[in-house]
Amino acid sequence: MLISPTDAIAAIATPPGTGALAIVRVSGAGALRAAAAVLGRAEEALPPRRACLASARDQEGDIDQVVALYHPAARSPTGEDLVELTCHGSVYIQRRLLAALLAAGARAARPGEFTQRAFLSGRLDLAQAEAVCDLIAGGTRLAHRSALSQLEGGLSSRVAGLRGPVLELLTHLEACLDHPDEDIAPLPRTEAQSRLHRLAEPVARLADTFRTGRILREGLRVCIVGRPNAGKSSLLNALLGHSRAIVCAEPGTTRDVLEEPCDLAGLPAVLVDTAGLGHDSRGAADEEGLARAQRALRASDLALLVIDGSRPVEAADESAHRRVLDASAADGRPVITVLSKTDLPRRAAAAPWDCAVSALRGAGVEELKRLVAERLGGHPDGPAEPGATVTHQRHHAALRRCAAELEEAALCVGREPGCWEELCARNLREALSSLDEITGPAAGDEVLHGIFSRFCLGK
Ligand SMILES: Nc1nc2c(ncn2[C@@H]2O[C@H](COP(=O)(O)OP(=O)(O)OP(=O)(O)O)[C@@H](O)[C@H]2O)c(=O)[nH]1
Ligand SMILES: [Mg+2]
Repeated sequence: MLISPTDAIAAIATPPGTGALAIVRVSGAGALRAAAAVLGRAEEALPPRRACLASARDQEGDIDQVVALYHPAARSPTGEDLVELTCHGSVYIQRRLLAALLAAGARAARPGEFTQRAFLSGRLDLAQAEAVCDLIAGGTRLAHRSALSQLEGGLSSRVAGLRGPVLELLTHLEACLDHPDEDIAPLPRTEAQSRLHRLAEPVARLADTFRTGRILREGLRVCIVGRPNAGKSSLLNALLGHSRAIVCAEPGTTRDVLEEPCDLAGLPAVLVDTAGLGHDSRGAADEEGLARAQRALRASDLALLVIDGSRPVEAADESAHRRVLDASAADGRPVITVLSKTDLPRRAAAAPWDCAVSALRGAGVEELKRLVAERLGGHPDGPAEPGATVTHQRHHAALRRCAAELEEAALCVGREPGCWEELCARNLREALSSLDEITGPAAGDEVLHGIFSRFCLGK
């Protein structure tokens, strides 16, 4: 049986478990009817956008006193009639209230189905719908700012700004091709070529923001490396603000790789503590610790190379540091050199370092956090324009495809003087379709399913 896309769907919108309050929502053509039935009221007795106290019931009797809020389709978040019932947050009440709505004609919503309805009714485009997920998941200031700006249409308007001139050029070429006898000024080849390059450039630039934008969603992997006893685990604890890793005067304390999420000056990050590099191996566990440290370094976005400031730097230290710097330079990974233990008299030679800290006293730790954000985005506040930052692999891939089509179109102009307009028009259509995948019109069912199924239930 085909299910109408506006059938009423219901779900618990608050997190699973017990809380002070919980929200059960129902959306779709029959939402008001289902809610009114559960509340034992006429539909007209639920005034639009006005909270009203009501008693929810099922066949067994009273369930709870709830606050009902009816959003008519014209201005509701889903673009359909939507009723939200706020109840006491016991798991039993939530489940029974949901069951009552299902018995009154709604069906259980799939994950992300409320947001999918908002997309289908044109309330949100696809990039904005994805931002809803990011806004819920974003746990730091910059991740939140980026998701909010995308939800408010920051990325969508940038994409629209790129789309306009591509469409304009395509329209001109198609008019020349379709109506050769009419008086449409043909586009000189040199002008077409330079316009195409000018169109591709900002698309590629926006795609490149993914380098930093990815981190706003996925988190920055920061690997703390250095010689044994350099103060790596102490630095991890100082950055976290709590004692997560064992710290000990004995070298070789940390063997395993230890990971912990952290808010680094607003950036979401995962801090990774590792075994000391070049530690004299006392057996297979030390060997494995070292191999894991090296793998963790390779998998990181940024390395903090900790150098013990209270000890002279010896040849073995220097060669271990050099290996970290060389491997990171080869992988394009930034390294921040951190001089540790600044509360003790300095004995390390005047090697250049980026930041000096005392994990013991907490000195320099906030500066280090800011430096990480700065290295990443070239701005103390992280990436400069979060709204115009690409944070999804899907958007990045679509922009790269669009830029490649525009560059290919520019090449066609020079390569195929006889039929460049047709070839160019084909590339421009592909370029437009790539942009439309970002905001939705050209996204296939599989893409849509992939996006909405990642949402939590009730969203
Ligand atoms: N005075 C002072 N001592 C520190 C500071 N940071 C670390 N230490 C001391 O240095 C020793 C080693 O610290 P850890 O943080 O365990 O060093 P690590 O680099 O993790 O050592 P391994 O795991 O063994 O490689 C401990 O005795 C710490 O108390 C600091 O800022 N000041
Ligand atoms: Mg350690």
